[in-house]
Amino acid sequence: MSLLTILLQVPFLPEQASSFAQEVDMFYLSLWALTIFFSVAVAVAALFFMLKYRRRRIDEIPEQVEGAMALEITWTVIPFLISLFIFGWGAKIYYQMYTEPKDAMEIYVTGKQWMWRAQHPDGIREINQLHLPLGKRIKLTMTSEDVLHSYFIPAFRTKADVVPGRYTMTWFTPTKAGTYHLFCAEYCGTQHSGMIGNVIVLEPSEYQQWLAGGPKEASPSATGQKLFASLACNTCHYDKDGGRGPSLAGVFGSQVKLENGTTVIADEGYLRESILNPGAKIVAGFQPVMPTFQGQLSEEQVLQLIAYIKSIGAQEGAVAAKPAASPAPPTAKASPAAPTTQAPAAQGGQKKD
Ligand code: HEC
Ligand SMILES: [Cu+2]
Repeated sequence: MSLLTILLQVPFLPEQASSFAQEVDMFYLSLWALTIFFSVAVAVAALFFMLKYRRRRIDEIPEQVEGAMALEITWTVIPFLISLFIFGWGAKIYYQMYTEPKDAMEIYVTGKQWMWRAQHPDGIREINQLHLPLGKRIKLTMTSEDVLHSYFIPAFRTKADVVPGRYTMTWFTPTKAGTYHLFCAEYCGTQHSGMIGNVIVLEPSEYQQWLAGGPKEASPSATGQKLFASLACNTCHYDKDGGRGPSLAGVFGSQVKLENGTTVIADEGYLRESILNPGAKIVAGFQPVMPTFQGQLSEEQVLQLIAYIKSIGAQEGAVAAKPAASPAPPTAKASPAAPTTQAPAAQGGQKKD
């Protein structure tokens, strides 16, 4: 049994409840182990040399040393390699955490002074709680209604800033059923310390039961579809080309040519900007006639419109069949028991939100 495996048993860390937890802990404890090793080695060597080369006679003059190339190179190269190793390992974990996962169940999270709202793919909403199915890859798309917050689940070893005016993403696979702490980890005002909640990881069947037991709500994309009609987006954006605005079917994840000759990937951030600040990037071949919807929509509604725009891509099966630009994380495994991410739009009793 190595020292690390023994250290990993020590209960001074939170439970390990996600696919990231073990490696993050290994990394963290390795840094500790390295630090302790070198601190002790330096202290012991210093003591040893203090004693060994102490002055023995009052008029003793030590022999001069004229440098030692081999020694200099050794103690430069070894720390250099160690720091490169630390960098490489850290970068690998970072890359996994910040690369969009494939086939993940997507949950929308909005932070607000001082609570967390979440909406599941089939429409169920919750506040300061997050119910998750065990073993399923989960992606959170997050934004804030007001100030900076940060979504921190210690047992998952994930923490991501939640930023007003843009989307941030975090993902994980829960690996252990149970109830875990959820914290806001970015000071956000008087009741920041109360902006806490629970993450509840359920067996997949229990999760389905939990979903079924909740109030029937329209999925984000179904609500988005209604908004799309009630805000009259569909007077300019048709299913087919020929409207005053481009058809939005299949736009998500595609490359959009802009009037200024550049191209952008239509990710969530781009769709958001196109709705709230249409003048910022004009699609090639169109007039800048789209009105801004800034100030007229809550963050949740913007997310619902985006969910709808994503879903029309998926249904047409056209361009959007091509995955979003970012590569899959290297550790990606297909999870066979996965329920579909896009809940059928018309499912359930469609009660109003
Ligand atoms: C008056 C007509 C009009 C209305 C109403 C309108 N749009 Fe647009 N929209 C446009 C035009 C024209 C463009 C292309 C020029 C540009 O990029 O601003 C566009 C571009 C977009 C884009 C970028 C599309 C792409 O292919 O890159 C999105 C997304 C979008 N609109 C969403 C919406 C949503 C959601 C609504 C309703 C809340 C809406 N639009 C209402 C005219 C409109
Ligand atoms: Cu907060």
